[in-house]
Amino acid sequence: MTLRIVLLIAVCLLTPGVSLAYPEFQVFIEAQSGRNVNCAMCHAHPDGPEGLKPGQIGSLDPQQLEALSTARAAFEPGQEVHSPILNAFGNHIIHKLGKQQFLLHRQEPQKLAPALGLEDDLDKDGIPNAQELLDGTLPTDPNHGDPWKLFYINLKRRWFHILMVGLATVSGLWGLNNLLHGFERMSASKTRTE
Ligand SMILES: [Ca+2]
Repeated sequence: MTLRIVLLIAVCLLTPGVSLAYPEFQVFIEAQSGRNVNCAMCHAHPDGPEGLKPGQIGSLDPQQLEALSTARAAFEPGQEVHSPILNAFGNHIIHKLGKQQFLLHRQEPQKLAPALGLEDDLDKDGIPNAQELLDGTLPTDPNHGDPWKLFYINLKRRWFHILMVGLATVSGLWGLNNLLHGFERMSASKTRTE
C-alpha cells in the first residue's frame, strides 16, 4: 500500500507538465471577456493546483491522490471524474470532453466553449457553462454572472410574481385612497349636521 502511494505521488509530481495548470485558457478568457479570471473558474483553489493549501496537490491525502490519478487518466469522454484539484466545472469539462480532447484545445482555446455546448448549466442560474466561460464568470456560482443577463433571466423567471406584487400594491393604494375619501365625506357630513 505504501509503495502504491509513493508511486501515485511520483506520477502526480514528476510527470512533466502534468501538474501544471493551463494558462492558455485563462489568457483567452481574459482577452475575450475583459475580466480578470483566476484559476477558481476550474480549480478547487483560486491559486491553481500547485501548493500546499486545501485543494492543491501538496495537501492531498492518499485517497485524493488516487482520485487525481484516475481523473488524469480519463482520456475519453463520458467518464466519471472527481479530481480533488478541480471544482465541479473543471471535472465537468473532463467528463464531457475527455482529457485528450481538452488538451487539444490548448492550441485553440477559443474552441473549448463550442465543444462544451450550451445545454449544461451547473449552477442553474440560466447562463450555460460555456457562455460563462466566454463571459469570464463562474459557472459554479449562481450569483456570479453577467449582471444584465442575470437581470433579464430573473425577470423572465419571476414575471408573474412581480406582476402580482405590482397589482397588490396598486389595489392597496386604491383601497387606501377610497378609505381616506370615505373619512373625509363622513367628517364633512358630521360638520353640516352640527
Ligand atoms: Ca451558469
